[in-house]
Amino acid sequence: MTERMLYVGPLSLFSRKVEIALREKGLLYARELVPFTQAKGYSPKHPAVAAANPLKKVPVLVEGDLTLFDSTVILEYLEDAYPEPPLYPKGAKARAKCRLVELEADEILFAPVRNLLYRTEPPLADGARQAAREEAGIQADAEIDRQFAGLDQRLAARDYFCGAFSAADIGMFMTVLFTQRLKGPRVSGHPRLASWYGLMLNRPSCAKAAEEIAAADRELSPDLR
Ligand SMILES: N[C@@H](CCC(=O)N[C@@H](CS)C(=O)NCC(=O)O)C(=O)O
Repeated sequence: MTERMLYVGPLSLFSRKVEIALREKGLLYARELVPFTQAKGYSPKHPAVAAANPLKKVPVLVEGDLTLFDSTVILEYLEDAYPEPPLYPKGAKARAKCRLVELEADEILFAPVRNLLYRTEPPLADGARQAAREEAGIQADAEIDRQFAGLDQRLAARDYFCGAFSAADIGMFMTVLFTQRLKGPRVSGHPRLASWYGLMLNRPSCAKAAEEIAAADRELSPDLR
């Protein structure tokens, strides 16, 4: 059997995307958690991650003689190497659209989510800087809520973002989970998005990711309330 090792961060959204895909495909893997604290972030870097990825970021997947980084690249590799069950639709156009939704989750919805990350940290001693990041957080909340409304509309005629459950849902699930953990706008204000989110939370692969993020927060993020 091929040896498979995944390097993940305890609070890494992108690492959890890969773990969800591995579970959905029934692929066994060993996992190593890289050092992470709210105070120092990913410092010091795990030597295996620093050696494998010039960006020094997780996730990193090592499978036999193959080393990969970047969650999107890894998901596409897993699909090519282990096509069943599929995590992308059939057909070039449908697959491209699915990849776009994954990119939207990772880069467009995630962009304002970055401005909520301060909620995991103790308040800054410098009151003006603290007020500035809280203001940026309020603006991020509004932008996330605006994007939620668009996602809600797109779910009007479907259960999942691209036909059947796919990589698009995996990416969206993890980013929406981060909006909820970081006290962003509630999905409950958007009924179809809320019902899709509930569907995701009922999938064992996604539920495990949610449980592990919550457990990591209890240990690592005492300021997140
Ligand atoms: N586009 C990359 C993003 C990976 C990424 O941002 N990883 C974060 C953790 S979620 C990281 O390792 N950050 C370490 C750092 O920035 O030093 C992917 O999809 O894998």
